[in-house]
Amino acid sequence: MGRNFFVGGNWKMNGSLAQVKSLVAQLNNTVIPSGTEVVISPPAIYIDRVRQELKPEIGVAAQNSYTKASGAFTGEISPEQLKDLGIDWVILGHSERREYFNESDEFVGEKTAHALAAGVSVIACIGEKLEERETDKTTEVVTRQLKGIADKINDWTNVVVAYEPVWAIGTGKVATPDQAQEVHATLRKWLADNVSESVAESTRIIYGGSVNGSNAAELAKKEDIDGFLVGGACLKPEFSNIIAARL
Ligand code: G2H
Repeated sequence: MGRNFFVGGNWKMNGSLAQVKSLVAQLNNTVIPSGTEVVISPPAIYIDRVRQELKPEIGVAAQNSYTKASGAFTGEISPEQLKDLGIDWVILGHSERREYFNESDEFVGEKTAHALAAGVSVIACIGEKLEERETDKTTEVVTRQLKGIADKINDWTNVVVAYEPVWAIGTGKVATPDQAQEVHATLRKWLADNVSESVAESTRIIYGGSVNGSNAAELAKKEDIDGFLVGGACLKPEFSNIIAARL
């Protein structure tokens, strides 16, 4: 299929200087399989230190960025500033940002467009809540969220789509490989029908939500699962098993 495997590690608002040192040391000792891309995402306050101490073959992502290059936007970080520090990735539209910080589909699309224009690649997150799944709204919700991004960008080269069902996030309740594959195939078809066949074929669609060292290999066997966005388990030694999940 030709899509490189992608493993993201989202630290969320976790970590301390001591943990940064031990996690970076652990990652620097981890063999990254060829054909696999690894990108980790520490909290903004640690991002410069991580980038300086981490081996260059592992990428670093911010957990958010704004729609402007600079200005009076207290508390925000611009993609241009990320580039300035050698940070090449950003996670946008994570369900925790949509839920707790009221980020709309449109705003996530705008932030995605601005990050791409600044030369920062985007891990764009989408996913349905439990009540939406239980009322058969999964396809409606995830395609609406994907459209929010598609409406604002033309070039998908530097976008990785992360499907993260909200009911599976941090709950220990992982989607089954078949459940995840079904949504990933739906998303790829939506891209084929609404963007282009070539974007559908080349865009990585990764799964997130309670991925761990024990369930990653089975999920990775599915044809439309091109990797993972890992939360809790990326702070543990088992992250190296997830990095090796497609071997
Ligand atoms: C989903 C995921 C990382 P966890 O948020 O983005 O977290 O693996 O802890 O469910």
